[in-house]
Amino acid sequence: MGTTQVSDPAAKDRAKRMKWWHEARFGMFVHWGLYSQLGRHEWVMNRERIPVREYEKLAHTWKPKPRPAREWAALAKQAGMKYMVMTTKHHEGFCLWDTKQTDYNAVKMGPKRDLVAEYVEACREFGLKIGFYYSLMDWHHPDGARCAKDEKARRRFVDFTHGCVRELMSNYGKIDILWYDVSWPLSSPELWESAKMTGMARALQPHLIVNNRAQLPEDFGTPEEHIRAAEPGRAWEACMTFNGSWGWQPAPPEDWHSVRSVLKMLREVTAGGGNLLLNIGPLPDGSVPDLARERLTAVGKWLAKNGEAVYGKVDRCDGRFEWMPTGQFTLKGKTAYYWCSRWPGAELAIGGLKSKLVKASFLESGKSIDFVQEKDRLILKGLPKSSPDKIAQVTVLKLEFATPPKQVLGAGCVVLK
Ligand code: JFZ
Repeated sequence: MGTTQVSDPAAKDRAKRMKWWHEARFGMFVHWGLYSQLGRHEWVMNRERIPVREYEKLAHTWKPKPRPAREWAALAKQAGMKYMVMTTKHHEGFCLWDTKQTDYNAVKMGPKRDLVAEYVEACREFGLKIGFYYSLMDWHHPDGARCAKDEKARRRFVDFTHGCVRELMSNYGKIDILWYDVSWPLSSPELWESAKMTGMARALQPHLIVNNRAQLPEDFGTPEEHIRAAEPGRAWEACMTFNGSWGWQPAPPEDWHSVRSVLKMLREVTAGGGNLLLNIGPLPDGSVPDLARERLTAVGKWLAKNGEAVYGKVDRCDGRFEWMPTGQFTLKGKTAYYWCSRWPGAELAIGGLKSKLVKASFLESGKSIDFVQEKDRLILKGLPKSSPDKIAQVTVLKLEFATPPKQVLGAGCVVLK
């Protein structure tokens, strides 16, 4: 476990604060800013070495349509997502809220409105928990780089940073998640005064859940663009783009996660006891990319039928199941959910199960399935010829055991007597 931080309340308090988050499983990340107008990734200013004075012009041309956040929140709800995290300020340094820390913001320029306020209102309208992404790294602020070499600049920049976080934690009602990002260029939490900053945030928002990217472990780890479970007892959330870019960037359909790929990620995070924060990068006007809408809508339809295998309190599968060619597991106590993604036909065999199966059924319909279990070979019989799931051909079989199930296969095979 991480070091004990001044800002970090007792572990029991953390478990209470994070119960909803663990059980929610699935959230929407939203990357939207001046960079969206260029459509070449949110790092475009850095990658193309666009001078600040040239890049700043984007602050005057950005004219989003009215309340696009309602579209995002409606889609998130429909997709089975339970919370959202939106960029309040990305590395470009443009603030999407009514800040007093800088005039480089959406109220003073371009949009001429508080985009964070609109986002918060939309989340509440659709019953979604609210997360704020905040980039510590800032390519626009004059002290954003020299703070690493000049103590007076560091003081000014840390005061600016803490001031921004204070506003975000004070001015928009109850906020559920603070998602820090990229703590360049200061090389320690002491230089960022991270414990003081997060302590202030938690004092303003007692239920707040905070990630690990202000150089303190805080509440959860953040594997990015890959899924790797943290050590048992440590919360984690995999954040993933839809098509390789966080900010809006057109890409051919093949570059966007398919419905099956999103379900595969959902199964992996559930099996590891973690969360999935899947990103959309809205167009400049705030519209949701068509492929994201289309595929998230299908994911939501699938979750409406199979959510029991994903949401709520789950057990980790590592050390309990081995890989299978026809599918993979998620687990809740004595009930295993077999996500069959390669439908074998009328019979499905699973070897190595050491627990007695009591009941097998289709999760979606509840219809029982006949089975034979002899020694460590389970055969489910009388199945339809093709996968019953017509959304993504991922059919979940609910397997209820007499004791918490365990599968042992190894590399050998049964020796015929
Ligand atoms: C960061 C941002 O740079 C990116 O634009 C996006 O907001 C993402 C969610 O977070 O990306 C990172 C952060 C950390 C690493 C790599 C990319 N890292 O530690 O290697």
